Amino acid sequence: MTKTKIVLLSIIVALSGSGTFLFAENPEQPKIISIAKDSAPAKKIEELNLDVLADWNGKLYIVAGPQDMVHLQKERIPYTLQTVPLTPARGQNAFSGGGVNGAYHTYQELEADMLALQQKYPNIAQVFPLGESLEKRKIYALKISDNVAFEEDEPEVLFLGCHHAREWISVEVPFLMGKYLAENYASDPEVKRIVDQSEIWIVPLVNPDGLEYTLHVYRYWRKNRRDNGQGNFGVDINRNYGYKWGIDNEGSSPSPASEVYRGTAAFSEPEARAVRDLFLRKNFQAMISFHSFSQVILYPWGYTKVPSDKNAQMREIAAEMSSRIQAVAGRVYQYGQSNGPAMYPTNGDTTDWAFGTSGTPSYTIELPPIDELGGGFFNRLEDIEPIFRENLPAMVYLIDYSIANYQPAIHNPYDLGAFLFKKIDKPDTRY
Ligand code: 0X9
Ligand code: CA
Ligand code: ZN
Repeated sequence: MTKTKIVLLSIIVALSGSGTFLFAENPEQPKIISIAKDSAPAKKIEELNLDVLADWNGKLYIVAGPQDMVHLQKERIPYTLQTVPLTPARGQNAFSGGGVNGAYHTYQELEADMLALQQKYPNIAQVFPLGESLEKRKIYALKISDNVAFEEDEPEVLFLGCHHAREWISVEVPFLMGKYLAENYASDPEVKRIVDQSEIWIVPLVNPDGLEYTLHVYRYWRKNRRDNGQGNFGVDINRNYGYKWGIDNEGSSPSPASEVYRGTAAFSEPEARAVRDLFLRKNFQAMISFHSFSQVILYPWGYTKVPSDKNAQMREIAAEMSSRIQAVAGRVYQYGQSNGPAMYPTNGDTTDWAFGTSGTPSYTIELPPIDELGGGFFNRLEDIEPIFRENLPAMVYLIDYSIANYQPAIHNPYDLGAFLFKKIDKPDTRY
């Protein structure tokens, strides 16, 4: 896997009907272009830090903003605008089904579904706003536990979704986990056992502004919606966390136009702060941050190739999660250190920060498909449930692991015993 993996997706889908909808006539909107790989030395192309969707048939397919086009022109690298609409392969069209996003959640739909769970299962599900996005949407957490209104001395586990706006499936998997636990608590003794013994925190939508932007403006948007000035938007929330933030320009970029722009300072972005503040008030024993795509399970470090002092332990857990996933439907998720062989460095990512500050085993799971030709950021509506189902035993395993290896905090200055977030009952009014 190369650095370009960050943004690999199906060319076929990229050029499909949704594309025509997405690249409506706004010149500020990024466009999909292609450049012939032999039109410039690879090094030059690399330096331009382009958002490469796919490397296919001698060409690089790129999401290019106005700035990128200027750079390409300066470097005299010819490019072609991709405007030809093709039919989506194998019916992989996220826009089929109900509404603009079918069974995928919008911000508003997710909020409504989270509140509905709380209402239906008041003893085990509660919704808390952790903070607000730049555009003032709420970043919600769903807590699942017995005696949910109380902070009990139980191991806590964290599941995050959608740091990256276009990775829609990463909203669904953690949300469906919360739903599954709530709905099966009364009937399934295994579910009851883990819910009784732990406190499960789920933040399915870390980047609500970005998600809404992918729905209404541009399907391939990745970052949040920070106005960086000079026509550049967005900070990569998964480069904004404060552990080894910005230590080099390979694992993140100082350039506001880049898809991996790290922001002006560690935790400059309210979305990353919302996760940070939850994390610091709790004593998480393990966490997973869901992304897509490529079917891999990654653990720190991302900032260096040097293995962490808990490499063996995190590797064992990853191996176990991988084999449990594979047992469901045969799909293989590779696993390894984030910055391991065939991977790429990142600095300021969620799991480096979580692990670096707490020593908690922390995972990035890149959900299916495995590659761009398998659909990239587009999973069919019918695939949402099976993808959740295959990840379920991995999540259950991590909860079980946390219960078995619980290390109560000796002294957590943030945990005052009382609950610090205020439960919310009514939907937000602003979307
Ligand atoms: O680059 C990222 O932020 C994550 N991949 S994605 O394609 N969803 O953007 C991966 C983060 C894990 N860290 C490393 N691979 N170093
Ligand atoms: Ca409890
Ligand atoms: Zn991602």
